[in-house]
Amino acid sequence: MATSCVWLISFFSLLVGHGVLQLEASHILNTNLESLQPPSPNQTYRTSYHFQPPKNWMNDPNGPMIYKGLYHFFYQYNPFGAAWGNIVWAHSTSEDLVNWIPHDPAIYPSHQADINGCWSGSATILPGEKPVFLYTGVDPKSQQVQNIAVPKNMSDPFLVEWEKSPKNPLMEPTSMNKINASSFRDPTTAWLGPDGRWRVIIGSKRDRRGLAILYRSKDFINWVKAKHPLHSAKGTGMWECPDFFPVSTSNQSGLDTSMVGLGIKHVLKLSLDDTKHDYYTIGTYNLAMDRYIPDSGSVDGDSGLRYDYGKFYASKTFYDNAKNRRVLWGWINESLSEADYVKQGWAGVQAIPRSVWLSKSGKQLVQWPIVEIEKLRTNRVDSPSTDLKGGSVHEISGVTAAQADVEISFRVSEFNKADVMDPSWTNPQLLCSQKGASVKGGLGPFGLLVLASNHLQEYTAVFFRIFKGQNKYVVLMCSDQSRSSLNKNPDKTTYGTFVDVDPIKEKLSLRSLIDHSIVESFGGDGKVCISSRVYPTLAIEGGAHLYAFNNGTQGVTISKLSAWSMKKAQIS
Ligand code: DQQ
Repeated sequence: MATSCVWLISFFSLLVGHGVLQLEASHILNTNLESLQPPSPNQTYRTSYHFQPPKNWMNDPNGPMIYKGLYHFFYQYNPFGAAWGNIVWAHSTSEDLVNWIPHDPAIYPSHQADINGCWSGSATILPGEKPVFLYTGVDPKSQQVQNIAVPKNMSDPFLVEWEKSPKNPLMEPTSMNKINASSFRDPTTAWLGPDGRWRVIIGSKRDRRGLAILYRSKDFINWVKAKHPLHSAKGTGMWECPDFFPVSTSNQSGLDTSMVGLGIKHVLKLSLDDTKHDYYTIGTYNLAMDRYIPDSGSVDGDSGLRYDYGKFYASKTFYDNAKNRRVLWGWINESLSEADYVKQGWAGVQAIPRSVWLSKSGKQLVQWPIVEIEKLRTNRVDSPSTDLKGGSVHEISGVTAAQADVEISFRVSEFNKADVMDPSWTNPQLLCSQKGASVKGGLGPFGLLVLASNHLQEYTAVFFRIFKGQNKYVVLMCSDQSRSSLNKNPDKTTYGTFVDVDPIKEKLSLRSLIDHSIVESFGGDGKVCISSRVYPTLAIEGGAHLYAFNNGTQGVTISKLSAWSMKKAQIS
């Protein structure tokens, strides 16, 4: 047995060596941990209104959709432990995207074409209200292939059971198509072209070039690979979980994924395996060439626009035809070591679903938490317009600070103390880590201290700084986790980004959704988002406080401040 194994391995390497099949490690599996259950899961950092299963590991959102008025959410899940492995598509449904009913896993390894894993994929609603999934299966040779599954019983409103086609796999790497067999995954929602053919893209790479491989089909079963990808970009590495969708240039309404034409731009989002960042470009979908062309100035790669400048990955949108909006889901991982989250007994949360649309400038997207989340708001606290002097801290009391939603706006009327922007400061995250909340500036840092302990031994600071640039003021937004916990172990990387607002003409707004171990912040009315995971030891439950602060020398005005305690959502 041992000898035949060795023989198989060498035979396999031979194939790889000759370029017949290309396989390489793509997901790190820790076989000791993937099925390890802790004696009793640690509940301290569990969230109250973010989506998460009762225990175990969760990663990417899969196949979100609305079907007959009910929202369906599927996700990558390990039923046996809190580390990545044994992956199935877990399933929950909801009437409001806030409260959820769990169901049995919809798809799990059961056939040759997915025996080693049911990885990410998307839902498409075919004409006649027929939902289907395209998803990545890992086959007995550890090759990534694309499969289809359909509901077993269309009259079940919960669509609990799904069946796989005997024709699976529908798309696979071969020696002819030269697809990299370990970098071929995560089919998008398909879109229908005017020629009556469906299109789908699948994430891949050739050497260091990221690829969105395009396939076409007339019947959704027989798929033909197009000669060229929909898009590709050198030096970006593996593209995971692509998402491709239209946006309106005239209003905030969402559009069905197959819409093309006047008044429509397209968005291509990619998840960079190398950096674990989701970036997007805005551009034009050229139907005649079946190619996507990013607008000039819309940059491919890690320095491009991101949905979220903190932790947020493998995201996916769907068109919600009940509310005529496009809704974005994204996975927010732990900032703990694998050993620590295995001990905790669970890992991963989903960001609050966000509505997403094109900004008025047409140059970026805007995101805002779905309006339904506001029904969890209770005990509203408002503050009249207040001056926040340089060097001051102002407690926002009356809300449960560990489980809250807070909206604050700042008005700046005096700019002459703003520090001068050095043109070499092109990396906002680095700038935020060099100029954290404790570094005094001219105009800023000012913002919120969330999940803060009574004597500020612990806090997460979400704030703005304003610099005097060459011909305009530059606004920086940061989320500084360096003091978020007395525990040394969690990753406390500081995050940051520039915000495209003119502080002379506009207020600076900040909204933070605070939920025990997650802080999701929206700056500039949703022009930028930063999500972070934090693990306070003192600022937990009743020990958590919320403050507005200004550590600059120049005073600013709080023009609006409303905060709410958040009720618990029914999730698991
Ligand atoms: N997670 C899935 C893959 C995908 C990756 C496996 C992204 O399909 O590429 O769990 O997080």
